[in-house]
Amino acid sequence: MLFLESKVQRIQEDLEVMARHTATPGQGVTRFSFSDEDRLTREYIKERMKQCGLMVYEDTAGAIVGRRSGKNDQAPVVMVGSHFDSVKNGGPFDGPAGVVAALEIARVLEENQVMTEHPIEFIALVEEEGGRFGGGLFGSRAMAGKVSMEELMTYNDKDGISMAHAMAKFGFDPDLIGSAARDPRQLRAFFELHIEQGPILEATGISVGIVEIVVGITQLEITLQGRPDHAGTTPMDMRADALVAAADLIMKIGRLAKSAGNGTVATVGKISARPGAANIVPGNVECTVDIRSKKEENINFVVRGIERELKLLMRRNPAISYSMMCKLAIAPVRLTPRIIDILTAEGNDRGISTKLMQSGAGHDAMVMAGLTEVGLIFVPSKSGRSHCPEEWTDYLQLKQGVDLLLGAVLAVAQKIT
Ligand code: HGY
Ligand code: MN
Ligand code: MN
Repeated sequence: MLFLESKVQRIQEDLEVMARHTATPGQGVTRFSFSDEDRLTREYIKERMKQCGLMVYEDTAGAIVGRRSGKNDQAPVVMVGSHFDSVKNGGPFDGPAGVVAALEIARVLEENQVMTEHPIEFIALVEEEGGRFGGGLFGSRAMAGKVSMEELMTYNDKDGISMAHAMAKFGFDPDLIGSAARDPRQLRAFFELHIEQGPILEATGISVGIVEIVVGITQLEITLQGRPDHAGTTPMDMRADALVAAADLIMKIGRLAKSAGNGTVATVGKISARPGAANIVPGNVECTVDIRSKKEENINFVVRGIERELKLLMRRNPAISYSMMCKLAIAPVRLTPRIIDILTAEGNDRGISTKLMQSGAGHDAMVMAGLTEVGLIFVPSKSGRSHCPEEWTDYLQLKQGVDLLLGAVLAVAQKIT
């Protein structure tokens, strides 16, 4: 049986060009939303979309959309895509692999003059990582109508610039964020290819992971307010040392995650101590806590435990106060069995090995699952590494994922069900 196939050279070329748009050349990819690197990549993606005949527009949250008409152009849309922002000093594949997979599918359909029943939209989303403003899954949450003006006004980057200000400066009117929301009745399915960011596919020699469940994520920002004092003259029992309090809390967070069980994880990935001098007792600490589990009750167990520890801490040292802000809270998501079956069948038909998997990483697909049927597939990550400059996926392995995705997208887009 003859199958339409992607071309690995084009996939490699797109990824290599996008990888050059980084604020940290030589130290991985840093491509924050609404930055110069965003602009360069955005223009490239739009140009590549136009080259394969797509009608290109940007939604009010900054997502790039390339639309390909269907025979029945009023039919609900099949979407394929991922994000093109990155973490700080990240890798070239996290996000862009899925955006390039979408671009390549668009090119293959165009050059083979395939007309599908459903229109197809090829998508590149922003601020999935939350690398600049915290939170994350922004582009897909905007499509789900879950981004408020309050978030745009209060989520700031490290320079204190709010999302609203950054968007306006970049050319997107934050007051129009609501019109990024999509009508679920106008959507047929959302497909995403992503790198696994873990070791399983490489270790098992399986080519493609088909995701059944994505863990829930809660991200907190905690501020501990003590009192800056002279490091030499302030006796240990008279201090309100915010960093010592934070250290005590961080150890307890690790124990809470372990006792929650079910593979629950918790990470304090970012911490700052102010004023930040060797001879000043730290008066202020800000830190993030990222909590994940396939069971929401486990996440809630850790959050409640953190709140309990913070209250105890204040009782032990009334000179220390705290505040806690929830930047992201998304429940675990099961993906669509019917789409999983289509992806599995496509792998069988093409002789591409697949396995059902859980995702410990969050993805836009988990948000889109609240709007429509969703399929999410993984391709192998070398040594399971990601969110680091060493992140790598073999291009031929990526091509296999693109080919499987192409077949599944066609299976859904070619008939009105
Ligand atoms: O954090 C995550 O899981 C994803 O990389 N945004
Ligand atoms: Mn990521
Ligand atoms: Mn990602």
